[in-house]
Amino acid sequence: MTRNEDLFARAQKTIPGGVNSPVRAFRSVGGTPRFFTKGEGACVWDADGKRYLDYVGSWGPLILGHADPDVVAAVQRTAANGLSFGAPTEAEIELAELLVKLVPSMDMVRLVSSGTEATMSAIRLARGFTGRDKIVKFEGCYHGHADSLLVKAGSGALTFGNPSSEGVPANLARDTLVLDYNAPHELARVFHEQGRDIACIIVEPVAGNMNLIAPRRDFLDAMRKLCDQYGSVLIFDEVMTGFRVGLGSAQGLYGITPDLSTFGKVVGGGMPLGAFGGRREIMEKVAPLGPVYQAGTLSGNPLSVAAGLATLEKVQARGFYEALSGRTQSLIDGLLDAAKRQGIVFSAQSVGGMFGVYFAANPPVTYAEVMASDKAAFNRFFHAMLEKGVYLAPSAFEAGFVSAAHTDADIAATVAAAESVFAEMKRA
Ligand code: KE4
Repeated sequence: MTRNEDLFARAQKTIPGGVNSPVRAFRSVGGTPRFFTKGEGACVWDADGKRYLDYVGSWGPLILGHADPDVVAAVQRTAANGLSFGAPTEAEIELAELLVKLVPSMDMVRLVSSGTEATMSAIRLARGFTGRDKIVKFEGCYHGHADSLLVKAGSGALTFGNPSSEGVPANLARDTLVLDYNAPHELARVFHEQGRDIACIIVEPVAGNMNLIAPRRDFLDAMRKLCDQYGSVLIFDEVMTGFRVGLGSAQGLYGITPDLSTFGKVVGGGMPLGAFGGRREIMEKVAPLGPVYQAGTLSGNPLSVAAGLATLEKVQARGFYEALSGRTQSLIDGLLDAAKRQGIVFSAQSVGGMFGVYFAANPPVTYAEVMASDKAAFNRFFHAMLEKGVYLAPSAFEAGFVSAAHTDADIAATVAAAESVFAEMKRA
């Protein structure tokens, strides 16, 4: 019994599935999840002392890599002065001012403790602002585990094939319209039929929870146009894409101005922090200013804010995203060349510092195409790469992430490992 297996057996006695978030349990890929003991730069070490090149990065937050010295120092310095006050601090103003500066579509922002809290609050705010109940989301997109959003969700919910969760009241699910991603005509038809009842669209501007799907230009344009036409709120869920695909996030990359945006992951630098924000006339509806209630004991927590400020300080360095995007693309190019040399049906793509790999001839453009990709092949690839010391997301329905700590040598080693795995798969 390895130490990982021992810990997993023990964990399952007191924690449902042995994990505190379902996708960590390896149920989609099989086998034993790795219990990590240490992370440094691009690497993590598991309980058996094995080192991995990490392409999950805590599911996106660790854009600087593990235990970035500046981020850790900021947290340590802050902790020495107290962990939490439940009262305002100056650092929260600094982070709010920085977010508003870096995200021009936001006049105001509220800090929370997770991406789920950010999207849950944004939905409630859109409903309060419009006085409408219906919301539009897209199949395979995941926006956290708030009731209204766990309807045909992605990520863990998709990974286990139960996209709609038990426990969500039918009358609530009824107000969630689930449409196809990258299907502008269907979106237009639904708005023409029900637009006056629709409070908002919430969308991952680059989908990352059904593996990576890049948005069609006409899909994003249709959303903006229809929300303007019918008075609905356009919410860009940038929890994953925020400061991941570029300094301007996805809204900057594609030049679309949403009415509300949600953030998480990178903005907390690995500590619990999320945010939602947008146009002043909408944000002024938020308590205590307005009638839409939203609150949190640890909202704007000093340690999370310190980690977020230290992280966002470093990503503004000249050339940061050019280097990150370039390194991520070189990973993709290397994997594509290796699969071609070994004759494996494989495709891949990247957007900024996030990427998708698919055992399919071409990158999927729709949820149906994702579901048609060879999941069994991915699972074989996942475990073979794990054996070779490369830690990919333990699901065919997740995106991967490169950090600023990944070097060209790390990318080359990853490609070499993949090529030997492709060769093994060819022989099998
Ligand atoms: P959290 O509540 O997990 O901080 O954020 C929810 C969320 C909201 N929106 C998007 C676009 C997201 O990707 C997420 C969370 N992503 C998943 C993985 N793709 C988190 C990993 C997990 O659930 O353990």
